[in-house]
Amino acid sequence: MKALHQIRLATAASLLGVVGAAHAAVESLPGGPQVLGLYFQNPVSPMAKEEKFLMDMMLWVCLGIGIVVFGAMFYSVFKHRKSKGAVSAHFHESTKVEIAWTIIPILIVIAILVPATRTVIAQENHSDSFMTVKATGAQWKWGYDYMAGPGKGISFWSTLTTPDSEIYEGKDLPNNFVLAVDHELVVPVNKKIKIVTTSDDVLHGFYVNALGVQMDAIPGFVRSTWFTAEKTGTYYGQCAQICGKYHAFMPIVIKVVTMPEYEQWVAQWKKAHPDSTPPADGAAPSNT
Ligand SMILES: [Cu+2]
Repeated sequence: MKALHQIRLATAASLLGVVGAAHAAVESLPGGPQVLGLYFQNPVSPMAKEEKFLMDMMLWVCLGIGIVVFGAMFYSVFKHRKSKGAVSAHFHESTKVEIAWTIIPILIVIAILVPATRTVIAQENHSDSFMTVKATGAQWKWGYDYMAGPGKGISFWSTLTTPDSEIYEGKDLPNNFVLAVDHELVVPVNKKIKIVTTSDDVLHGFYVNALGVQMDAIPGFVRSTWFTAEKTGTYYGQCAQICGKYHAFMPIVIKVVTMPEYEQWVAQWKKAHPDSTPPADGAAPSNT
């Protein structure tokens, strides 16, 4: 019995040690997850800013309603309790109260509805995009086809560079080891990028919080979203659908560069891949 107790203690101590060591090694990743980051990432697109504003606004509205409702409830409970000899008031079927509790929620709903509708309409406006990229989800990687705009014809798979054997061996890995890919999606800054999503196999989700983009990739369907990155840098997202056992290992890495850098990247890619001709409609990315 004593031995069992010792084993339990040792297991708990080693588990705490592992958790402690893992925690100490974690650092914030610019453009990606932050230590103790429990909320939105820093928004770098007008849409992401809008979405964060909506979220903040809704939380403040909820907080206000909560304070008023619970405040009135607790005030009534303490102020008008039976031990104080309170006698219940008779204001049911009061027209004034009924008007108030109809009008006030309508005003609150309108206050929420107007900015939310504006955002949803803006999210659906795919016109005037500078370029279009098709993002194809596959178990467990993303395929990118540059469909329209400069770079048309570029096509590649983006796969995790860290082998899973290293991940599970607990080696001393870089900070972004579950987010680093062999080929990043390269796009120019301050340009409207249209993303069309689809899937090769199961449901995947194209989700990059800092750019305000979340669109499911569904087999047999083509859906679209867009973003305009306002700052250069590398931004990290992940598949937002539980798509299989390596779901956590299919990150989305978007490298936002200046226009000259983008043109240079396109020229370099085309030079290295002279066969990168524009794809036929509906063609899957070539496995290069
Ligand atoms: Cu997935």
